[in-house]
Amino acid sequence: MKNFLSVKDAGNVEELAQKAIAIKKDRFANNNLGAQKTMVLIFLNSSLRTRLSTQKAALNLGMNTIILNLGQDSWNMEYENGAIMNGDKAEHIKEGAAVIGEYADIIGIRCFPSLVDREKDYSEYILSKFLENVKVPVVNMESATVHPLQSLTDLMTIREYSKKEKPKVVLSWAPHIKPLPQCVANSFAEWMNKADVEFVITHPEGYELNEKFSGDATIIYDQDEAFSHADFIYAKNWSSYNDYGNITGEHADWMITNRKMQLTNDARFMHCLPTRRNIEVADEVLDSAASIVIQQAANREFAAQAVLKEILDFL
Ligand code: SN0
Repeated sequence: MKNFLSVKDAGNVEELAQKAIAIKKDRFANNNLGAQKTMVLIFLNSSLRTRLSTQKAALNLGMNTIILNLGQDSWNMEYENGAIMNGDKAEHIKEGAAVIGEYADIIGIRCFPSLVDREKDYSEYILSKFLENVKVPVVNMESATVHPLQSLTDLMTIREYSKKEKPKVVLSWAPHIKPLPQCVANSFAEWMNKADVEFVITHPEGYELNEKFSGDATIIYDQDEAFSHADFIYAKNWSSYNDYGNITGEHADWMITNRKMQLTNDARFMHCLPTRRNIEVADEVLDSAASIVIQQAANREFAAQAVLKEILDFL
């Protein structure tokens, strides 16, 4: 694997998930593979799980890691070609990314969408600026439109906890207090569409995802109906794609509660975290045995390690 930018780089998603499950049985089996190699993790946005799990995965493979909180610990970066740099941005991506590339064998990047300019966000403007200016492999740690490390973890976790070959997996929109990216939902949808599951998306009208990601998934606007016979409920808020970056309706009644979980086939509850308790999901669900959010987060380490191993094998 050269880069890990989206599902397109994953090859067979079920096979990659199985590799992550195998790594979990012995995470130090390849603890020399990355010896004398360095991964630089660049964050333009906050992170807890991605930062720690990707770093841990690299360390398990014997790599060194360096974290850069871009714009906080470093100069503000200019991305536009031809910019006259007389403002607050001291360094251009052409030099900035190229220099980081000189110190790194693998680069990880987190760069959220603006949620203002849809065309620019969906062109993956910042991620592609890095790709243009570095020669080393790049790992997407959540970009403007997708979060593939999360989706690989999600599929891995579904396989670990599924009692069936082909479980019913429901991605449910959940309420939030502020507009969030569509990335986790987009990515989950495109991975589930490639996995051997029955996939349903439920959201209020106005929260349709870009069809490039939702694909052939069944969309049901009635949350109760969608939950019927579900084996996994995956909750996530996202802002509107059509009315780009806006909250088109608050829909507080879409919060995941025990009443709704009881409509399912004894489903497990999943969320990528962080989650707003008693806004997106009620305490009674997060604190119940149905919730596997901590186990899911723990799997981030093994999913990241499966990806880094594929890249190190390629180097
Ligand atoms: C991010 C998102 O894409 O929705 C990261 C999820 C892995 N989530 C947030 O930004 C949550 C922020 C908040 O205030 O709740």
